[in-house]
Amino acid sequence: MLTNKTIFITGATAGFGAACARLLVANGARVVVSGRRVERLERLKKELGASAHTLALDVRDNHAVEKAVASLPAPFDKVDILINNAGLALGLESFEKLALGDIRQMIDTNISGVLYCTHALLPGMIARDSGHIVNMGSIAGTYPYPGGNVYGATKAFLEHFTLNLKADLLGRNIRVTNIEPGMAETEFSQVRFHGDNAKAKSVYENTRPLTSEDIAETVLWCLTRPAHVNINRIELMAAEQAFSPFAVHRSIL
Ligand code: NDP
Ligand code: 8X3
Repeated sequence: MLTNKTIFITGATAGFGAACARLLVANGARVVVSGRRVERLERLKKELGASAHTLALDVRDNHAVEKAVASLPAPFDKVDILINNAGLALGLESFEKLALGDIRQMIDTNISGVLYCTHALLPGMIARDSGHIVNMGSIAGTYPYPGGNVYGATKAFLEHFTLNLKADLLGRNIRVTNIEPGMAETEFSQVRFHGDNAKAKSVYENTRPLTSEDIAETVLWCLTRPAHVNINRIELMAAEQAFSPFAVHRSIL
């Protein structure tokens, strides 16, 4: 189904990205797997063999992104599909308590990283008049929650960037999709809570969150629709997750 397709995945060293790499290779693709943790990339390369090319890459570094894309070896050099998956939330404090460094890292990774990778890979897709860009948004980009502040805003950016990119690409055979998952158990909460594993684990306690494999299946479904179909956005959440009523502060006693 994805035979001879080259798929560039950011943040493939864990969670959704690693699951996408495995499933997409199982469906015939070759993958460029990237992330900062080299030992994880090496492990993935061992597992996926000749179908994978590894790239130690921090998406916040635009020069490194450009250089990495320009120096991809054949047969990984003509990227058909980009999965902008690398991203993170840092902290769940109200905005004024959030560290400036964490704010910067979320914006630089979740927004700038997506822009740099897209900017580096889109010209090749345009030249070949063929491509698909999949962004990893979140329900946090649509629904606010206390402490979501900057993280949610970065994901709202992706929702709108995806639609605007589609407007720019009208008339070309390049599709654009934003995937918007709810709570899924990965390393996401360990990162969000700065390595506090007990706190991270408690997020998923006594419930059934989405899994990385659920997200990979969703990505695969979007990629394998007929060429005339573009999935603009797709929102999914655990059956055991739902919405809260609007909060009301009662100040009149
Ligand atoms: P994980 O923490 O398990 O994986 C995140 C991945 O992003 C890792 O491979 C990490 O690799 C990579 N990454 C982080 N920063 C950078 C960077 N600067 N440069 C390159 N790679 C980076 O989380 P998930 O798999 O859950 O998250 C994947 C995406 O899905 C994120 O964008 C997240 O916001 C989104 N999401 C997650 C949800 C969830 O509940 N889990 C729900 C909705 C969306 P490394 O550290 O090796 O660089
Ligand atoms: C991750 C999902 O609900 O923790 O994007 O923000 S949530």
